[in-house]
Amino acid sequence: MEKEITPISQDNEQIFKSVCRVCHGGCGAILYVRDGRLIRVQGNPESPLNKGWMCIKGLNTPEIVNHPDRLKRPLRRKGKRGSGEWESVPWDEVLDEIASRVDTIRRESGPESIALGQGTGRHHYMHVVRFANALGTPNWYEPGLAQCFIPRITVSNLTYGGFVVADYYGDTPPKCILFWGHNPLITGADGELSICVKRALNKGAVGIAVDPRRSETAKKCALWLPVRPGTDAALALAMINVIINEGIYDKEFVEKWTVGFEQLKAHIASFTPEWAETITWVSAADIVKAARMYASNKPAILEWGLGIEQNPNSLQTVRGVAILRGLTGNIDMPGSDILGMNIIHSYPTLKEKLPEGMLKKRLGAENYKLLGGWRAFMPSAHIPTLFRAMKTGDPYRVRALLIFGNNPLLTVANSREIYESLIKLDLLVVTDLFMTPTAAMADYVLPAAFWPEVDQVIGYPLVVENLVMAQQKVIQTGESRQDEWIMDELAKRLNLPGSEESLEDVMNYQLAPLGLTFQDLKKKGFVFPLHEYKKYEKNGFRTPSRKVELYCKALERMGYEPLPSYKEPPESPLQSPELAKEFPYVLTTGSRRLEFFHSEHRQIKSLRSKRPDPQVEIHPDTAMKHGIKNGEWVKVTSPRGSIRLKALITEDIRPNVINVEHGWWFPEKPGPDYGVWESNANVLTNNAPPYDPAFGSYQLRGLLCRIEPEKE
Ligand SMILES: Nc1nc2c(c(=O)[nH]1)N[C@H]1C(S)=C(S)[C@@H](COP(=O)(O)OP(=O)(O)OC[C@H]3O[C@@H](n4cnc5c(=O)[nH]c(N)nc54)[C@H](O)[C@@H]3O)O[C@H]1N2
Ligand SMILES: Nc1nc2c(c(=O)[nH]1)N[C@H]1C(S)=C(S)[C@@H](COP(=O)(O)OP(=O)(O)OC[C@H]3O[C@@H](n4cnc5c(=O)[nH]c(N)nc54)[C@H](O)[C@@H]3O)O[C@H]1N2
Ligand code: SF4
Ligand SMILES: [Mo]
Repeated sequence: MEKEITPISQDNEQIFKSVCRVCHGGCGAILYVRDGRLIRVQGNPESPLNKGWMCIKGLNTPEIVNHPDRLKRPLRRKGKRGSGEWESVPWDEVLDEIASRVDTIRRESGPESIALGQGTGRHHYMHVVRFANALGTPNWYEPGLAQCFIPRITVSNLTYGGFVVADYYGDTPPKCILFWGHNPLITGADGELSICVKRALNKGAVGIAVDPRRSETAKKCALWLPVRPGTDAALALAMINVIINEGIYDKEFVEKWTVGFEQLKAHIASFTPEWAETITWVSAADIVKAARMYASNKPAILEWGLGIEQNPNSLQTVRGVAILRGLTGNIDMPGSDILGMNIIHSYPTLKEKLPEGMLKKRLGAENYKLLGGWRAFMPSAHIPTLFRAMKTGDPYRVRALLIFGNNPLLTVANSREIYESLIKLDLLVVTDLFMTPTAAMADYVLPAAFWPEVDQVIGYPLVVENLVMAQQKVIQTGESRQDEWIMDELAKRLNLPGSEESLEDVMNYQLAPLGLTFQDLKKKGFVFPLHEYKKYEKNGFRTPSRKVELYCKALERMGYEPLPSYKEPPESPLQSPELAKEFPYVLTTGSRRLEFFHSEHRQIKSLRSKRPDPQVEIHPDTAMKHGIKNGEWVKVTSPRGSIRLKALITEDIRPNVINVEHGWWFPEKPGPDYGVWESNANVLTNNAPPYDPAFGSYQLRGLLCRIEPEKE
């Protein structure tokens, strides 16, 4: 699976180079096409990132592309919502009809009553934002955002003046990698590629993993800190305490390039490793060891992931972790975490076209200023507030939802409420590759193009754009269309601003700083300039103080704490001990599997056969207590509901933690539900307040649950 491959061409085949985007992408790929059909995909050895490697999902692209269940024609609902009766409609007709219904709702209830939804980091991500601005609605969402990446990006911007990514690409390898709530050996590409992490570990970088599970990545680490889910901020504060009190911070860097050190020092005095042990359940000795290892092995990378974001204290948790880089000077040094080069223009999102009054109407913006307010990195609506507005009409009714590649019944917290919200809509349009439980509720289902069917400029890693690559359309499946085309066709019919520009115009604008057009880039493949390290030595960091902000005045001005703090999760053994009597285990959800991307690929045989059933990981002590055998179906119940999964009994998890996969539905079961209520982790999760005060993040990790054998 991970061997590096040399491409072999055969007769009668056309060969193209492109970039895989089954996940967030980045792997250079070679595509073999015969008679207009994709027959094989291999890693491109010339790619500076994957150098020929690809994961099992990418290699199985032909099976996904050519799957008989791919949506091939636009569909219009015939029976009542969710009846599963459809008729095919020509593109022109379906686009006219949707545009006309959108126009009516826009005139009757204002553009804010039309919401746009999209999935994680797809090729058309910024185009949805552009379409929303052009349409004049402030209400678009993506299921990650407050739960994924926005806290890390925003905190990086506030603390170091730019997002940072791990430097696996230069000549200096890292000496230490601290994996914090992140399992990149499985989840890369998510900024980095698994293969790069693996190479760095093989070259001798010492690993530390902060994770309630001994994940695939944690297994390769010298030190594993099995943290209680949801308590990472306490661990970060204690590590800061050790690094400052033992004087093992980078004194020169702190002196010259940070602000607020003395305030931070006073602030963390009481956050000792012993204090953190009682909260995090990680031993004080291991906390000290981890702090010393990270601080004394330079250059060090801090690989942070979802474990620190999917809780209602996401701002302060991410800030606490971010400060570790500042104290040790591991920013923009060779082999550490590096600031972006951003070698292309940012996407023209037409944000100037959004009428000013609309900023106030963005659902959740007033409360969650760093998610939806004017200081937000990419202002969007707050998901629980938005879906509640669909259901209740409070503060106003959201009547239409146009989804481009998102499956909210599976990927947003509290699936029951999502269902109750979707059913209330006057218009639901879903663009997807396959019929899903969400699409089955729609009025129109439109067939999307998959990555070998798409033209796109890819800046990588996402957000920092140090490398720019061309993805190109090499085949056509049915009447599927690239999402951008669908949005542009609707925009033309609605006479929206920007609709005179083609996608190629937009891509040419993006590439202008490189002096290239999209056609040029297609020929070239990629542009990857040498990284310029320590850019701050020239002009300082791009923060108000020009330094790393250990103390953040911008946060203070917005009414948030300027120094990181710990807050116990609202649903936890310590915060809600009464509830914990009924639900004695700490539940975490969503740890990724190699074979699937979120709710996808359950219909892809080569992938599903490796992992046919949804699993719950439990410790042998828990299994013994409840008489659960390995491989047996069990019931996991939270205060919101119950689901069934197969028990995977393993020592590689904290004894009192239960880990549930997310994204499970069963394409092989009858629609319109496709078994969406059976094993869906988000039946268990909570979308109720309290939320993170800055981002509105809700809790997907660190909730309470109980487990029992399934009684037939
Ligand atoms: N409980 C729990 N829930 C979670 C998480 C968790 O850890 N725990 N993680 C959250 C996170 S971080 C994220 S990012 C979200 C992800 O949530 P989603 O983005 O909703 O996840 P996917 O299932 O990958 O994608 C949704 C749909 O997009 C379709 N699709 C794929 N490519 C394209 C395309 O190019 N165009 C179109 N139109 N459709 C396409 C797929 O077929 C799929 O049906 O899930 C979140 N939900
Ligand atoms: N194969 C595959 N790759 C993917 C995806 C996919 O669905 N499939 N999804 C993509 C997306 S959108 C994202 S956001 C990334 C996410 O990628 P990662 O950030 O790596 O996220 P996860 O694998 O969900 O979780 C990482 C680790 O966090 C641990 N964890 C759970 N709760 C906590 C906690 O409270 N604290 C700490 N410290 N750790 C905790 C889990 O045990 C897990 O090992 O992956 C991306 N890559
Ligand atoms: S890691 Fe992502 S981009 Fe690379 S081959 Fe796998 S799915 Fe494709
Ligand atoms: Mo995500």
